[in-house]
Amino acid sequence: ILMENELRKAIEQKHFEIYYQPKMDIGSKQLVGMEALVRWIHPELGMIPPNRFIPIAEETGMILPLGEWILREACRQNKEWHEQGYELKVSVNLSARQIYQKDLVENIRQILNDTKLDPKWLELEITESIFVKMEEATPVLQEIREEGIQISIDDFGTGYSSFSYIKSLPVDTIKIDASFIRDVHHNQESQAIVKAIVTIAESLNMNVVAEGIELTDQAEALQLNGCDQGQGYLFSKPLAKQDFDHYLKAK
Ligand code: G
Ligand code: G
Ligand code: NA
Ligand code: MN
Repeated sequence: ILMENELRKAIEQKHFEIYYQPKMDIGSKQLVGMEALVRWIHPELGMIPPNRFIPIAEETGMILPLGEWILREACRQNKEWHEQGYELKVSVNLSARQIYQKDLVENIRQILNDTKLDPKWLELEITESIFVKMEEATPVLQEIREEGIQISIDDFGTGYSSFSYIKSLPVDTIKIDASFIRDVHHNQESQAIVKAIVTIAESLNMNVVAEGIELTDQAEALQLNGCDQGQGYLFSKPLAKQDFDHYLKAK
C-alpha cells in the first residue's frame, strides 16, 4: 500500500525519466532505433527500476496513465531527434493491460497528432502474455498497424508462443529473448533456435531482433544465423536523454 501511494504521487508529479537503449544493425553497426525504458526517480530513494514498480502499476491500473505519459514523452523526444536530422524508430513497451484499454488506439492517434511524429517511426513492444486473450488482442493490434505503427513481440520464446499464434498474429518483428543469446556463440541448441526463429520470421515476412547481446562472439553467431538487428550492452546500455544526445553526436 505504501508503494502504491508513492507510485500514485509519482505519476501525478511525473517523477519518471525515460532511458533509451540503442538498437543496431549488427553488420554495419548502424544505429536504427532505440527502446524506451522507464525509470522512477524517487526524491529520497533515487532511481527505482521498472521491475520493481511496473507490476504494481499493472495490478492497480496505474499503468494506464503512466503508459500514456511514457508513450507521449517517447514520441515527443523522438520527434525532437528527427528535427535534428536523426531518422530513428522508437520502440515503446506496452503492457497487456493497455491493449485491453477501450480508448488505446484513440489515445495513440492523439499522441501522434500532438507530437507530429510520423507513425512509421513508432513501434510498440508487446509480450506473449497477450496471447492469452488472443481474440481480444488481435483486432486492437490490427487497428494499430493500420495507423502505420509497427508491432514487435518482446521476450520471444519464453512465454506462450506457439506456431498457431505466430501465424495469425499481426506483428512486424520478433525480438528473440536474451536467454537464447547468452550462450549462442558456443551452444548449438541456441544456434538452432535462433536459426529456426529467423526462418519462421522470414517466411512470415517478419523482422528479427536479438536482445541482450554483450559479446562480439554473440553478435557474430547471430549474424551467421541470419539475425541482422540487435541491442545489448555490447553496443550500449540504456542511456538517459542527455547521454543519448552525446551518443548521437559521437556517431
Ligand atoms: O530497463 P530494464 O532493463 O530494467 O527493464 C526491465 C523490464 O521493465 C523490462 O521487461 C521492460 O520491458 C520493462 N519496462 C521498461 N520500461 C517499460 C515501460 O515503459 N512500460 C512497460 N510496460 N514496461 C517497461
Ligand atoms: O524485457 P525487456 O526486453 O523489455 O527489457 C530489456 C531489459 O534488458 C532492460 O532492463 C535492459 O536494461 C536490459 N538489458 C539490455 N541490454 C542488456 C544486456 O546486454 N545484458 C543484460 N543482462 N541486460 C540487458
Ligand atoms: Na521491451
Ligand atoms: Mn525484451
